Parts: sequence; C-alpha cells; structure tokens
Amino acid sequence: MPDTAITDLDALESRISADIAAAADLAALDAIRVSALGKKGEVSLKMRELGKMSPEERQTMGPALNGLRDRLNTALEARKASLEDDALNLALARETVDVTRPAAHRRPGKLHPVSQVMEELAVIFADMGFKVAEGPDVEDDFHNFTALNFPPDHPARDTHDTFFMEAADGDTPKVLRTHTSPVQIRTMMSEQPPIRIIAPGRVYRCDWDQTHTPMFHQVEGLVIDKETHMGHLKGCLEQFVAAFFETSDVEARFRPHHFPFTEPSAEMDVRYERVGDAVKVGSGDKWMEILGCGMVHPNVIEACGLDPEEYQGFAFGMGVDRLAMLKYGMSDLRPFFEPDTRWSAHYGFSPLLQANLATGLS
Ligand code: 2U9
Repeated sequence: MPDTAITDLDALESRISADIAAAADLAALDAIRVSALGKKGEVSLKMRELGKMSPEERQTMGPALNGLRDRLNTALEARKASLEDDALNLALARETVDVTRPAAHRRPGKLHPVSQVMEELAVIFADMGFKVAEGPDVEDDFHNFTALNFPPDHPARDTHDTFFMEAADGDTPKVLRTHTSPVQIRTMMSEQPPIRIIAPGRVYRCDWDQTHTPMFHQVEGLVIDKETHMGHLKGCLEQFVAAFFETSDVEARFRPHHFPFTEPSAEMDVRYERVGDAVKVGSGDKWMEILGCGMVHPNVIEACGLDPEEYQGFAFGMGVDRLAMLKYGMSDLRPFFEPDTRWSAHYGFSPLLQANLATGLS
C-alpha cells in the first residue's frame, strides 16, 4: 500500500512541477499554489489523511508528504522570482527612450517674443563682429552712474527713478541697474581695445503705467577703437535696422539729443508706415524713434582707465520690449509680463527654430 501511495505522490509531484514550470504569469502561478498547497489543495488533503493511517504508513508517508510540500514551495518561489524578473525586463524594454526621435508636438512651449528679439539682435550684431557681454543686475553707484559721467545731482539718480538697495554693514550702497551700461564699463576696465560688444539684459526703473514696467529689457552696444567716428556709428546702425526689419531701404535721420555718457548724442528715427498691427520700415511718411546713440564721452573713457586722446568710440541703446512690439504687432505691453499661455501660444516662437541671417530671423 505505501509503495502505491509513494508512486501516486511521485506522479502528483511531476504533474504539479510541470504546471509550475509552464505557468505563464504570476496569477496562473498563484492558482497552482492554491490548488496544490491551499486549504483544500491536493497535497493538503493528502496530509489530512495521515491521521487515518496506521503508524507504519504514517512513518513513510509523513516525511514523503513534508518533502513534497517543501520541494513544491521551493519550485513555486523560484518560478515566482523568474516571472517577476521577466515582467521587470519587459517593462524596462518598453520604457526605453529613443533619444533620436523628433520631439512630440503635442504642446510645445513657446519662446517669449523678448527672447526671440534678443536672439535676433545677437545674430545681427555677431555678423558685424560684436560679442555678447553680461554683468550683474545689482550694481554699485560707480558702475551705474559715476563712471558714466552722471553728475552727483543728476535727476536719474533720484529715488523716483532708481531702486536703491539697503547696503549690508560695511558694504557700498547698491542699486538695481537702471541700464545695461555698467556692463560696458566693466568690459572697458577689464579688456584692451578694440572692443565691440552688445550688452542685452534686464534693467529696472521705478516706473509703472500703461507703457512702462518696473523691469524691462535693453540692448546696448559699444565700440572702442582708434579713429572711430560718427560715420561708423551711422553705417553700423543703418545696417542693424535693415537686418532687423528685413528690408534693404532704410531711411534714417539723426536728431540731436543729450545723454551724460555720450557727446555728441543723437536719437535715430526711421521712415515707416503701419501695415496691420506691425510696422513696415523704409516706406511711408511717418518717422519713428528707434534708439539713442552717440560718441562715448571722453570722461567715460578716462574713468575706465583709457586715454581719450588715443581711443574713441560710439555707443547705442534701445528698448527690446518696444522693438518686439513694433516688429511683431503687439499693441499692449502688459501681457509681456503675465503668465497667459493663450498670449504666448499666439505671439510666441518655436524654440526649435534658431534665428539666422541666411534663412530668415523669425
Ligand atoms: C558706455 C558708454 C556709453 C549707451 C547709450 C543710449 C544712447 C540710449 C536708451 C534707449 C531707450 C535706453 O531703453 S532705453 O530707455 N538708451 O538712448 N544708450 S547711448 O551709451 C553708453 C553705454 C556705456 C560705457
């Protein structure tokens, strides 16, 4: 009798082991565990019969059944670990990232018009040999005012225009830069001419109404060399306007003006007409002020440690927000500084298209 019973157990073990090996997934494997070792499983039922056996039978069948249960548990654990490995490998294979795939165009972000115009300006001036220079937003009085030939009582230093910062103990008082000109001062003090730079960036003035925001964007330019004159300034700025407004007929006029840091100083107007919301430069009967400029004041050259008898130069400055509004037909400045995604979807630019002079700026 025990011999037949042992043969039955061998057959049972072979069948269940084969089922375990063939289990396709964790759910199927668990079903096999329950049908073999669960409360009413085949092996459990056989163990329950031990109580009805004679002591001799029990002596053979007890260890045989215990051994069978242990081996099945081991086989179940091993198969479970292997199925979990397979599932993980499958997930990892599915989740691989193909870095060569083009970006999905479902909801691409947009480049802000100010960033777009900044890039266009960098491309245009790089073509004329200018480098981009940057400096801190928090400046000291010397770099923001004194070195730029602002007299001590100049109205621009007034608290109404300038954000003054509280100085830390023992530190020199600081201001939020009111223009990017301190970047050019720093460059002149640290580099030898010839210098050709543009300084794009944020500037701050205590002014807040329909056409002014307390932070706005400027690009200024500076050329310092021997024998630089107004003809260079005029040629450079006319070439810039032609490239920026993508036209070959720029008609410019220079009106005398005053800045502390340039002498002589001028404002540059260009002939234009309105076409829809945007402006067309080169035709029409209106004049539009585009930028300020001039020959760098000898006092500024001297304040930076250079000899004004040996070096001269020209400089210019313009508001980037206004340039963006003119070129891309935006009549309101306020949305520039608001997180409205409908506005940026409409007026924004593709971040994947780089401005360049060969195939077009925008
Ligand atoms: C150095 C020497 C000279 C920078 C210049 C202007 C003229 C100018 C305004 C335009 C509109 C600022 O954004 S705006 O309000 N700027 O008209 N800026 S010349 O002259 C410099 C700068 C640095 C060392």
